[in-house]
Amino acid sequence: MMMYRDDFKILDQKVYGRPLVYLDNAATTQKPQVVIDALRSYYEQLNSNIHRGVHYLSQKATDEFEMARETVRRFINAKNSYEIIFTRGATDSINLVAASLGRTCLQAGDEIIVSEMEHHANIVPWQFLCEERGCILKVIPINEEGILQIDKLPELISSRTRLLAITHVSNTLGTINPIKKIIEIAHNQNVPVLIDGAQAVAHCKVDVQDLDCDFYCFSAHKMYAPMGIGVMYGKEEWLNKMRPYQGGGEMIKQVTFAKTTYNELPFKFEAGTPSVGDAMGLKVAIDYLENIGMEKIATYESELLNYAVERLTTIPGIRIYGNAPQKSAIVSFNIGKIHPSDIGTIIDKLGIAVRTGHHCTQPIMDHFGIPGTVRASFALYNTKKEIDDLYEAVDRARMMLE
Ligand code: 7TS
Repeated sequence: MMMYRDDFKILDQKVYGRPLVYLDNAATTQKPQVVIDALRSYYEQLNSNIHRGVHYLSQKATDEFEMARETVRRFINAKNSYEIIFTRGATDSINLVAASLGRTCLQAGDEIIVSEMEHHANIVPWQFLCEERGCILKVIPINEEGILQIDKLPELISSRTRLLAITHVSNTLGTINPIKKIIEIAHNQNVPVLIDGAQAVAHCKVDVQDLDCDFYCFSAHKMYAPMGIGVMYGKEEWLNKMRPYQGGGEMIKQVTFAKTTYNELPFKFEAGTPSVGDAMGLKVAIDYLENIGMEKIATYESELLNYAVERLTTIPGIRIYGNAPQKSAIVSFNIGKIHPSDIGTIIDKLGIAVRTGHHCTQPIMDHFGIPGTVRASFALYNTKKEIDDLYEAVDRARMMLE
């Protein structure tokens, strides 16, 4: 994969006089030059508001925006491009579903199931509904290996369960959940399923029709595309049922002070001016990923993960959190009683960028009784040499802090 590394100029720099080793890819990935060029050429040649103008630029920008939607549809194999709703990101997508489904379908006493390994973005929007509407949140527990205890799922589902909202891949533990099986269990009880795909789409092939999920949410910036745009895929039947999330321009058919009617899909859920240039960037990022091949990326990242685990486990006192057999290239760890942020601060000075803290998954931290972890997360441009650098820096920090 070394040939792709040249596409990411940002990686070719020194921090504190040392080569940058960027291992915070679960937070955001870097952008290949083609994506940066796409943004630049959008603003240099095409910038215009879409769907409203009769003029050349507006029509061309509209065509390109809709082409980006079609590219996303193909990428996740949705049935129809109008089932792809552009949002600001995974957080926005989940909030959209919570607010909209909540207003349309949920009542006091209705239940929503999440898991213990969710990012706060897939917990708090549901808690809003619990507060506002008197809904009840239920939680699928994890075990000591950081694996979901899905045998507990059937007993959590009741006649009042209205939604199961669960992550595809844990941003802290790396666990890849068996979502196809989980969706099947939920659907057997007529429970729709929302998948938080923020950590999955850039690392494995996703096929929403094969999964049969009802909603699939993700951010572009974690898949080599610009910040500020994301996707909420929803099955047509749900999107038709749901009330719009935000009101404003574009999402209406007709407005009078007496009554407003809503636009058709997908525009019903896209009030206001969308992030048109970022959609161009997302399209190019998807082309870039597909050109390399999702399977090739998954295989390579899995090699990186195995190598990282092999090297890091030789450090005395290390504990890795999340040892699922199906795991994405994310390694969370602590060493003895050393505070994770102390390790992060020291290795930062050695050029290594990792994340420390609770990673917006405080329930996982509570489960393990820890304040946080050090998390290294890998992407297609990382190398084994960088893992060696990580190993050496972490071991040096350990010797300084022990
Ligand atoms: N869901 C998961 C599983 C995530 O990992 C994240 C972001 C989100 C939702 C929210 O995505 P956003 O783009 O809307 O912010 N995760 C992380 C992380 O692990 N470190 O920084 C952001």
